[in-house]
Amino acid sequence: MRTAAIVTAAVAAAAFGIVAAGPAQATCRAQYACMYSNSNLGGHKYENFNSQPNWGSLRYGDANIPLWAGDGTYDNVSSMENKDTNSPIAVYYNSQYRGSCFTIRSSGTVRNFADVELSGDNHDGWAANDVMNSHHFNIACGTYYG
Ligand SMILES: [Ca+2]
Ligand SMILES: [Ca+2]
Repeated sequence: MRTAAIVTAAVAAAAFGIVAAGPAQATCRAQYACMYSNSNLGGHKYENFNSQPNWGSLRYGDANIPLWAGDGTYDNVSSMENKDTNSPIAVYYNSQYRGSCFTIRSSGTVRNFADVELSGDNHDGWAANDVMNSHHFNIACGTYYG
């Protein structure tokens, strides 16, 4: 459950606070979702614990660039990690968890959204690269990846 995971993450952060204060993190934190502007977990990075209904309103942690700035924009999300050990993440073509979708397995990594084929609704069969708009923990939608 996400609630239990919050407590676990908080305790872990407190216990390892000194270690976490080192150089900028290269990896995605436990129980988090991480999105990257390039394939292979490259480019700009966004890291967050919660479901997000509108990637267009989010900015990467290292740049004032949105995760979505119109379908097909180069800096939109191209790869993603799900570090939650007991929850899949559904990723949607539209904001508000709508439109064609795919699912990242718990503890799964999708290194190139260009290799992901969306299922259902308005963009069935499209590739997911640079066109996705929202994600939700604990939901499965379309084909599993990662
Ligand atoms: Ca991209
Ligand atoms: Ca879209």
